[in-house]
Amino acid sequence: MIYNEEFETLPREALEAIQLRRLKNTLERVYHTVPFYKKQFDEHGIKPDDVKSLEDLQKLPFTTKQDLRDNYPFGMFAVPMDSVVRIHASSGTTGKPTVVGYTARDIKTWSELMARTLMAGGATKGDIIHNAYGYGLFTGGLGFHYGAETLGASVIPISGGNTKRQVMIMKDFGPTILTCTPSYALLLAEVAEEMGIDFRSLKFKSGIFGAEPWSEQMRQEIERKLNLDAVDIYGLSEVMGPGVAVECIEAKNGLHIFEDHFIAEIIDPETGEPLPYGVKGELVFTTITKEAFPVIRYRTRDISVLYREPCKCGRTLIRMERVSGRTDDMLIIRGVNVFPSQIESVLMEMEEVSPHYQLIVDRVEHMDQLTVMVEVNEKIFSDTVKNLQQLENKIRKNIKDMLGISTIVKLVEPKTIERTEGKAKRVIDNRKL
Ligand code: DLL
Repeated sequence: MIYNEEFETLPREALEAIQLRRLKNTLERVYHTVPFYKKQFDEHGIKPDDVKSLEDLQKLPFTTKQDLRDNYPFGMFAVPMDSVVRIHASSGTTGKPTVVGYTARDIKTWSELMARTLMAGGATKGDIIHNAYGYGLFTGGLGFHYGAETLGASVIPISGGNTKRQVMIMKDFGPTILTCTPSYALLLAEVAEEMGIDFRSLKFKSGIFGAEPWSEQMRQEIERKLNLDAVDIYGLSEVMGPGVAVECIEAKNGLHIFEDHFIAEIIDPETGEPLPYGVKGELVFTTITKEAFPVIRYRTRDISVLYREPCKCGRTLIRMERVSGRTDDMLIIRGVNVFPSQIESVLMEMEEVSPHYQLIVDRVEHMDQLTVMVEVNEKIFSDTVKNLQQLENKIRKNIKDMLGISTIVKLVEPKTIERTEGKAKRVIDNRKL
């Protein structure tokens, strides 16, 4: 089902006309209100007026995370502070967070995009939404919350944590839609099992999972363990939060980007050159309706591919492939580029192991060493040492065959790898320390 039939199914030409008009307005506005953009455009000898077509967007310079940091906390806001009604921030692993602001109209836009997102993921007015994304500076909790209310559904603002209590509430309140990170979904399944509660006895129809990378195999695992349809949602604080793109439950094949609000590009992360549809590269977004915190050609560092083949759900919006990693998450192990998601795919193919894993990178005598810690399932764990060793060898071989790198594989007891309520920490890179 489609929440905003008109805007989600626009013919290409009409959509592009809207995009161009909105883009021009945004450029005009940021040039006059954000000193950073004025300086950037002037340095590149470009005036907002020079952008006469969507292709002309490519003439504009990129905005990076560093630029946002340099203008910490409110230097990139395009409206006076008294028009800002909400502030969020992205956690980030190092240093200061990235701070973003919203006007009342931005919140309205975001809420609508989240209502669209929820409906794309199978929710309607009659649903009860168990929202276990974190509430707070993180955009996940409140983003979904406002979307659910806009849709008219009932929202349980449970936030993350206190997992046993969450399971009790799921059993008692009968929510029909689950929203949380994919890793937390698996933890919920695990804790429910410990409590003797079968997800098949719960009422969930679907779940909208995102905020961290996950593989197709992980989707299948979640669908099986939680007995629901799982769709992927993508977003980032700098662009809005959740609600930038979402998979439709009909196809579950790539995420529709809400192009009437965001223009997406794929670039070569090395050269910055735009890449055509179908080619993998770094996602870049320009917001065209945001008031408080517009971004122009923001480099996300997320790796994806854009497709414009029509989708069976009827939306005409282009799709992005699930994010396969980040340019800055890419591990270079003895010269070979490795994404955690590739290792995840190898592991998920094997039924003996659980979906919980961690990658540890060390430098031993000037050589990179990748250790893959992976939990085995209960059944395998009680196996003989010989069988466990055979399994380690099998995993090592599968990784070598797929990625061409040698690793150390360590099987660990079920439930020993740290569980999180939010984004899972998959990589520990000791080389940087
Ligand atoms: O994670 C917003 C969000 C909340 C998205 C809830 C979906 C659901 P940030 O904390 O700013 O915002 O982190 C953004 O998370 O650049 C990606 O690297 C990663 N990410 C988000 N969604 C996905 C996804 C929120 N579906 C960063 N697949 C982004 C892979 C994702 N990575």
